[in-house]
Amino acid sequence: AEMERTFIAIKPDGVQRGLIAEIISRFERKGYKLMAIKLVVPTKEFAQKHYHDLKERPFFDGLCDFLSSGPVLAMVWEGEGVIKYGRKLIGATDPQKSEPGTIRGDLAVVVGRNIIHGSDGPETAKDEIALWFEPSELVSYTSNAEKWIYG
Ligand code: DAT
Ligand code: MG
Repeated sequence: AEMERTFIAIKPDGVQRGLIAEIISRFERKGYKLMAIKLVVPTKEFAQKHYHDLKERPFFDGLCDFLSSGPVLAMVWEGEGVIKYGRKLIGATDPQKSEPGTIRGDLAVVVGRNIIHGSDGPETAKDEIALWFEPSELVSYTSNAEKWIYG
């Protein structure tokens, strides 16, 4: 299998609303493997680094205030096609446009409180994993289920 890794974070609204287990279970049941996980309250400066691509957007300041407003559950998930399909599980950026069955479609209502982040491509996945985690925090292990998921 062509394994890839993506950075997934449950934002402060998802944590405060008690949606951690619900969200993790969707990635876990799909067949992806959890490589790293931690609960952190990012500083505003850290949030600005995470969202640096959006610094010219009018909502950038509010977005960074929001991300640094409480605990964020940061994770790395591994699997074949996990970057692109992880985004499908998450749904469109604006929950008003997310399909039912997606995380944002089922669990969020407005774009400013869309509960979850997922890397949008291989380069951002690599950069975001490196920003949020030390290499030693990534746990490599053999999953017993792997041969049943990939054949
Ligand atoms: P995504 O999180 O789906 O990758 P993005 O990278 O374009 O979306 O934007 C990052 C976050 O910024 C997004 O999850 C919510 C917020 N955001 C995006 N567009 C917005 C808008 N028009 N108004 C308010 N917040 C917005
Ligand atoms: Mg994005």
